[in-house]
Amino acid sequence: MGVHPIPINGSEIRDRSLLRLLNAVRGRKISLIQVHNNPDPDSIGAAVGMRALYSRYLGIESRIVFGGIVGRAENRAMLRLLEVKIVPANKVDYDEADLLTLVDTQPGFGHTPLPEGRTPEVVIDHHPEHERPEGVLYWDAGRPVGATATMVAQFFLRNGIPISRNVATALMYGIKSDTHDLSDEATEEDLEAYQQLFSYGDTALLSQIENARVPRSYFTVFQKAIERAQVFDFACVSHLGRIHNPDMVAEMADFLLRCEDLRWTMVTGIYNKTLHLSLRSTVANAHAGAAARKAVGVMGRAGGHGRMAGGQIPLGDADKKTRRDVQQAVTDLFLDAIKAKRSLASELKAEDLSDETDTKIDLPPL
Ligand SMILES: [Mn+2]
Repeated sequence: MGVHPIPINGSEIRDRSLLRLLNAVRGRKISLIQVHNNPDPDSIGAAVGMRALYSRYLGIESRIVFGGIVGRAENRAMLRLLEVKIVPANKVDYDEADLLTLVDTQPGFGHTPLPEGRTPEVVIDHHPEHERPEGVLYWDAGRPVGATATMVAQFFLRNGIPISRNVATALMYGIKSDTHDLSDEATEEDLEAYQQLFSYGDTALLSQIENARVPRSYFTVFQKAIERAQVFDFACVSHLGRIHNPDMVAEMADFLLRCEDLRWTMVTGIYNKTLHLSLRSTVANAHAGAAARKAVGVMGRAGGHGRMAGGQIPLGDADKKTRRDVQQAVTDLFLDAIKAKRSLASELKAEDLSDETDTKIDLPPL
């Protein structure tokens, strides 16, 4: 592959949108595929898929570009085990590239700034449609599917294009992780794509990624998350303070939400002079994005969908007291947004283990 690309307008591609995409960018030589900052499995999976398509039909090798860090152990394992190389955004020359593709993000999204005036040629994203800038050659944004990896997988599946083991596994993990294990966040299209990828992917590899080994510091963060967790009514808030990996706030918000008494969690952490926060809810129509925007107020920005959301507040060189004030303000705004009663406050940890009798399992009669 690479030297002799497969003809675009031959008999192989039947799907109109892929034809349109490839014809719009044919002849391009230097390709960057940009994922959002602190990329998640969906953005990485989608990028890996697009890279394979460009390789096959344009005969070019793309570089996958990211900002922030890849912190989560699963995401690092995904890169390692599927042999995906990604390049930091500050190491690439955007002017030199004649093909810039954005996956799982859009121009104007705060978390993924592009160089001033650089418009991408291709945008593929499942997040609600923002504003389409002039000059984009192929735009598919806001389709109601659970993962961008689903949109990319459809390019392969609808045209019977062969998918390598690693590409299929990357797409599967992207779909699985963005839809909460194919639960209620998944649409018919996500399920169908996942099912069809199954025969190409490697589930043993996928399981290795999902059960990635973690460093000892991981448990320190868990301990902090539990120790600092405060329960207000049906909501739990935990401020982790300084963290080495911004992904931990989302992971801890998910973890704390497993507590049977909770319907909402919010976890914050400070990374790179920024307060990162993550919201999770068990409520079906939670509008977590709206709650997150209320929680950051005018201090920062936030977004999300359904039962998950995130946000950032720049802290600059704020001193300890100011940082604490910000955390308190975020807590208050969050509790107001979800109408949780502050008067009903307690620690997350049960006082003693006799509480276990409250959760005794009712076994079905034999
Ligand atoms: Mn996504």
